[in-house]
Amino acid sequence: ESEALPFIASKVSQYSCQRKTTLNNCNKKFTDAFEIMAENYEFKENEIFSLEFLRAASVLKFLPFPVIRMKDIQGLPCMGDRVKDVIEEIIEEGESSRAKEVLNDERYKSFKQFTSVFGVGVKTSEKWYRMGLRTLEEVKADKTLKLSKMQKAGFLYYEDLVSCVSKAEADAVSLIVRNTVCTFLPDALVTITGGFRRGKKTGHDIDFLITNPGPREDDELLQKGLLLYCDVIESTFLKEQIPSRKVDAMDNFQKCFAILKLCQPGVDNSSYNTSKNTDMAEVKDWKAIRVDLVITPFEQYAYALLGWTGSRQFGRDLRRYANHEKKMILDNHALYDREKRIFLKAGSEEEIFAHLGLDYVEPWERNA
Ligand code: 8DG
Ligand code: MN
Ligand code: MN
Repeated sequence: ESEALPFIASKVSQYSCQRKTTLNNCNKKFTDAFEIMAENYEFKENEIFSLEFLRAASVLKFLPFPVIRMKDIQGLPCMGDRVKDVIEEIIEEGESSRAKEVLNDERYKSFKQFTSVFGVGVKTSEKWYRMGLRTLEEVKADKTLKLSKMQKAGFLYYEDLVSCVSKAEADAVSLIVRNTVCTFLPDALVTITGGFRRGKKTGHDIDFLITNPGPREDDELLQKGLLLYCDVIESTFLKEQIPSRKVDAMDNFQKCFAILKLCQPGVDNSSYNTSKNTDMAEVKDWKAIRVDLVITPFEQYAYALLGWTGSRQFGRDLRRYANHEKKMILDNHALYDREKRIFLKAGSEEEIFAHLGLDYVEPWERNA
């Protein structure tokens, strides 16, 4: 494909799974504002408005040119009035007053801080905000709060966890995970999924998918190893279970939202070196890293890989497309044809796209 095709706005699909979205975003100015708006609506549990901005952001990430006048977005899908207002203002003023208002909003600022802690979501933030708490310092000072095991770990390793995971760190952790898994399951397949599989250079965590061809012997894999924090969620998947139709449904794999201790000389830990006593100053030579470990039965591997590679928006649109355009239900375990009432087996992501009648989209083109 050396010849560039003429760009026809009205031919752009409303589904990101029918578009190829790389990390070259020419419209970051707009998409950053949309993502702030979307996050604020998410904090207000307004899923409809939040999705409206996320879909618009994903369309502009796909555009091969920067938007400079309103005419540039003519005919594009997902451009509702609320979205257009923000675009128009950014074109005229260089920034969005609405997004700016959000960034200065007390509730948004508090929720942003609270949800930056591992184990704290919108529900907990809501509770803390209603109690009158506004900052993480106030949360930490409040001794009446009952923190979960996950949240305690989140506070304990906060500085490390808010700093991004680099590709080099992901590679180092990948070696550790591979070696550890290998001692329990010599034939196991370990794959990095999530943002790193889509070609991102940094991430908030590292996502791994683990599968073992042959008989299932993976039961105690997750409890062993080098984890600083590990809350193992047992598999709840029932054989032949009809996929869930919810667009953001969680899956039922055995998984673990963990914190791994990456011991490596040279990791950036300047913020941690104790200063109480200069002579005794201990140099912290490790970094806490968020790792998601997901174990899948071999038959479901392709579906799990597709689901856990993301992006989140790409996954949402795949499910929505399957449901509305194909009368099929897709989740991280399976694809179910509602009309034929059968499960469609797949050994690779390519086969899943084929079942859905979609052109294959490479992982690095799924940055919707
Ligand atoms: P990042 O970590 O670099 O910030 O981005 P990411 O890798 O794209 O995001 P992620 O939050 O780590 O999630 C990776 C993909 O996994 C995402 O597309 C959604 C998908 N996913 C599931 N189930 C679950 C789940 O239970 N929790 C989370 N956080 N993600 C899930 O399929
Ligand atoms: Mn990730
Ligand atoms: Mn993750």
